[in-house]
Amino acid sequence: MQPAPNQPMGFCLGLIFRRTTMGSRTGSDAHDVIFGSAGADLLSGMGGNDMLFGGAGADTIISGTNIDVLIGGAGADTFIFQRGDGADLIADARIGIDHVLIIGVEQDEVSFHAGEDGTLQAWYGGTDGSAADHGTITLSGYTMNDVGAMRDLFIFG
Ligand SMILES: [Ca+2]
Ligand SMILES: [Ca+2]
Repeated sequence: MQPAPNQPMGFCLGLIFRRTTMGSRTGSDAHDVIFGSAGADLLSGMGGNDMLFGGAGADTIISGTNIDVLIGGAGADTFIFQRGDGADLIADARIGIDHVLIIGVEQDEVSFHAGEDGTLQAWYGGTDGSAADHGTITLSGYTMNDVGAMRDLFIFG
């Protein structure tokens, strides 16, 4: 499978990643398990069902397509998604510390729903039915009672 063209995304991300990044680890379109260092890392899962561990440090973790599990670890982490990223899970998103950025998605394109077992899910993107247009993020440790606080976790660009 050919990787999707990512010129616009690369441009956007360049602005974000100007801050100090110690390690950069990029997965493949297969299933990857990627561990960051104790410092600030840039981790990118690409395609496949990935597990991405930031470890300590202020990490930037890019989900990519398919079903990914993102674990930021200590430090102020940024979790990045875009349309078509599939059904992903953030294990440890902390309000007031970490941030979730959904590139190319406006705030009014995000809605919150109760997932299985009462977990909180953010649904983003359009509703035209195409998988490339939307995605979902399950937020472990939160419920529908926490929807109001999500404005401090999500950023848009
Ligand atoms: Ca991958
Ligand atoms: Ca790290």
